[in-house]
Amino acid sequence: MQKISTFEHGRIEKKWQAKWKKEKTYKVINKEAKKYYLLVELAYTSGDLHMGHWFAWTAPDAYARFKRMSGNNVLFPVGGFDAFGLPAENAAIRKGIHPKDWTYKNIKAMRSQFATMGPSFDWDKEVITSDLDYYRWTQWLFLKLYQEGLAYKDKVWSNWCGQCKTVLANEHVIDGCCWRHPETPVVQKQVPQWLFAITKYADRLIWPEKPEVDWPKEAREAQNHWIGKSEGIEIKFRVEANPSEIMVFTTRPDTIFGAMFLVLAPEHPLALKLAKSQHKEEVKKYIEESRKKLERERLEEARQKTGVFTGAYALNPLSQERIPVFIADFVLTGYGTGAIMGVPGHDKRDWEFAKTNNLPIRQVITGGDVEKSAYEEEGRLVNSEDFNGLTSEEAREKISKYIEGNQLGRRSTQYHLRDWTISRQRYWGAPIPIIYCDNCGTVPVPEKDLPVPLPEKVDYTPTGKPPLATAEGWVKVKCPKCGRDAKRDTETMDTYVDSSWYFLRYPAPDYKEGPFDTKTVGKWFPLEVYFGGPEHILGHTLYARFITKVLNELGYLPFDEFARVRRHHGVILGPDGARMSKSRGNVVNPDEEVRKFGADAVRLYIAFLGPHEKGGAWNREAVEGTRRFLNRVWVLVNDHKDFVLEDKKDAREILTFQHKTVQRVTQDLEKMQFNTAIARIMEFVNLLYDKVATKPPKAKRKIRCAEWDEALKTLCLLLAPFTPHLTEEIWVNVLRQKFSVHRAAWPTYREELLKTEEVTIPVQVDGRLRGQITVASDLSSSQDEVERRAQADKNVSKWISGKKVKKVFFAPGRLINLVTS
Ligand code: ANZ
Ligand code: ZN
Ligand code: ZN
Repeated sequence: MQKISTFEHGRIEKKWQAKWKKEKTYKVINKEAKKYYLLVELAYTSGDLHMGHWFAWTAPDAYARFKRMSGNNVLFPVGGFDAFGLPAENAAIRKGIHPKDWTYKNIKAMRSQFATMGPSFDWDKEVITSDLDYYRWTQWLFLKLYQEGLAYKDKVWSNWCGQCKTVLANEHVIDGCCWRHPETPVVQKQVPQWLFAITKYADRLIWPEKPEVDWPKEAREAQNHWIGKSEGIEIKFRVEANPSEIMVFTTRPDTIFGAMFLVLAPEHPLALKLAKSQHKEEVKKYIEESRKKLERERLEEARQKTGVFTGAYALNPLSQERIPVFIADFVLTGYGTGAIMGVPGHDKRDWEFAKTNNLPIRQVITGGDVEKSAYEEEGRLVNSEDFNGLTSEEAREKISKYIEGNQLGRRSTQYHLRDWTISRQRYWGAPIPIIYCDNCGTVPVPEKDLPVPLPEKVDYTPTGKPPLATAEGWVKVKCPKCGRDAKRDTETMDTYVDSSWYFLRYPAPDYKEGPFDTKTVGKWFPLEVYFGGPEHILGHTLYARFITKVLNELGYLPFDEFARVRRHHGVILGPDGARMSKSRGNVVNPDEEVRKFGADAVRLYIAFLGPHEKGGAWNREAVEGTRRFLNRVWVLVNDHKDFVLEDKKDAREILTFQHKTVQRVTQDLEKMQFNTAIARIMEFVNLLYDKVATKPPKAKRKIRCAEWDEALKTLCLLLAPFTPHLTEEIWVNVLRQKFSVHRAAWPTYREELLKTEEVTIPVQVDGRLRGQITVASDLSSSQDEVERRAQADKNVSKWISGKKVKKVFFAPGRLINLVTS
């Protein structure tokens, strides 16, 4: 009995990982080739890699390898860690270790976990957002925005815990209360904060119909929707017996004759002022209550539309009708003018509000039955005086002209997008490089004085004071303008600022003169593919696009979209088909799977699971299946490397199949269809096995069999992107090729071999030759196919028309006879 080889992943994987590291196999080399920058969203330093990380990185890694083997100068960095932020601080508070120690310990653990994947990262390209050498440039970025008037301080409605005396992040508001004080309701309070004026870029951030870059349509639509550009008009309503005016924003001036009331947001400056004395108490109470609600709750569709009457009336500027003024929290303060005209006939929320408050409803647009529900579509105007009979569109134009012409208001464009609040009263982040001087006011830290280092000795337990304020020695500083005693800003930046520009740093992570080398950065951008999660469409990627556009406008970057292609990954689910979670007990630990099956099997499984953007459930048996497949490849190459294809026809068949496989795998990989590429490689392996199965294994051969050698080498190359360790071992130690397979050239295919050969088959009807057909040689033995073609042939069909074919004689590949009688 011949001994069959088995593939010992443990030994082989460690060995090659060490060798790749030592030889810097994946370093950016081949400087003349096309620059090809691939990136996966950087990881948060949570402490351990879970299956989701493996899933997110596996396919991009295979793609990077494919591109590298295809002759591109690939930059594929991973050593990116989003290292600042609240979780580090929370863990530190809970466990009593310094956030910095916690973070850097995690980075170390994650690095070694990444290494077990055998990824093709260039480890010299590392970016850690909490490194002083990194965040000095985050501070630089802040200063640039500040100089341009794009960073400014303003009062922002924020979640406020009266016990902590601090602003809370949304995720720290649990059931309306503070996470540390479950008895204390979080209230909305106006707190001065730093903002980035992303709304000034709203128009530039809106995706055109046909953009030059290739981002998923859903992503572009989601961003456009989030930006929410809305064209309408602001209209002035005079308040009766009061000098005040209420400005409302509407997109439907065509409905103005249906305005039955006005509603102000509780935060509106006139809210309390307008309230008549007998209503003041109630209005005050309502305003206080609404401060306890988060905006999200206020927007909920199903909620009852509560509100209070102020006792005041306003005058419709077109009809002079007298209408009541209410305060209600479904009107938001940050949008439009914070006041609306209520048109219950044609707006759902207004309709509900009218019903709850017993207000009249008037139809001013034809269509629907406004007694039953609001009719929100367009139509023709009724009950609208001079404007009756116009279409909504015509009326919008005419009424807007009238309003503008009579100084009753002005057209206005509103965006749902808000400016980006970037200050956090937290410790673990990049300090905001601002100094407050009694003499000079707000003074930016001069660029030459950067970085403003984060002090290490602070009290970061939430006490009400921002933690940085407890580092008194650090806070005290001389004013850079007048030299007198001054104080530093004690807030830190949102971590989304850190990650809004990190991709610019990778090409030269050690660059000292700036955040990136302005002269060369353009060569690497826009990056070819940015892989990441769909959950980052409204946060991270929008911020990154914004910062790119700002830096482009300031002349630092020669491009204004940073990623040519964006691809999303799906989610890897637990074996039960549900999201992996500790509470469900369905978490699959990648470390265990790797120990058991090997990194290659796990990688191949992940890539084979289905389309990368879909994901799927973890299936142990299927992982075992991929492990068996790898063993099959291993045995094929090890035990049959000296096989000889004796039959010329077999050799030809293998050659043709090989070229076809190369063509299709290449095309699939170009389209990032990893699973179908693997399926084709599997078919190729099956064919090779078919050949060896028919012949007993021979003793060592004397002559080389060029086709067989070529087939095994090709198989190894095609599999290399997916199973890097196994293929390296085969390439170097079995096929005796030069290290490394990952630097070898991607196989090519010859077009002329892809053309299938054809054979001509004579067709008889009742034993007499009546015609002939040509079919591809691999179809020539299929009776069904040949018969179908024969009957369809026009020479043959006239001999059988009106008759019934009763019998068929078929000599595969040679002759067909259709018998009609
Ligand atoms: C009258 C009207 C009649 C309206 C009608 C709609 C339909 P978008 O498209 O999102 O911009 N609105 C304005 N400011 C608001 C605020 N701060 N909070 C809540 N709602 C506000 O929506 C614009 C419409 O949303 C505006 O047009 C206004 O209601 C409401 F048949 O005015 B409309
Ligand atoms: Zn609290
Ligand atoms: Zn000063």
